[in-house]
Amino acid sequence: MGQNLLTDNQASVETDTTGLFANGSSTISRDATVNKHGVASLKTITDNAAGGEGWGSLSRDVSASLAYTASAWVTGSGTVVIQINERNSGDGDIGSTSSAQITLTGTLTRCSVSRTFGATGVKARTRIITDSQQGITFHSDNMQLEQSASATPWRLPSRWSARNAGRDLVVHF
Ligand SMILES: [Ca+2]
Repeated sequence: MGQNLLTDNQASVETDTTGLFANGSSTISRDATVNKHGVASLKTITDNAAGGEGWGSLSRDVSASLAYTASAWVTGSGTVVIQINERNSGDGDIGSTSSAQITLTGTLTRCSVSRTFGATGVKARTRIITDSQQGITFHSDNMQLEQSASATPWRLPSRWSARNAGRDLVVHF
């Protein structure tokens, strides 16, 4: 099971929108009307100015030449794609892989996308964006970025760290 490489706030949006950004002409906020984990999720409103509107998560460090999967649970209306963005050590864009078109429903549903990074791919971003010009509202929660060729069950990043720190403690005892 892969470690969730996001921050806790990027993964569950319980505090604010730190670590997340509006992609294109959209508005993002922490919103407590929808949740999958905790009490809140990320609300995104796209303003119908162009395609490619939605949210992104700021870069997280990864190791080169491995497969990574980005996933999230999403509910709303309209059509979007989830993207994983491979970046170099200077946080420059190398390339992205997008999922097939996702038709949002009023029920939280998991989506994911995977990409095998190259020798200079040492940072990763995740995005969920409209695949055409639309004015839509959607909520995202339980985001995960993991070193895996497919999505494994979601886990809060600090919970994974605490569990493994506990293992480490057992070794030392
Ligand atoms: Ca949450």
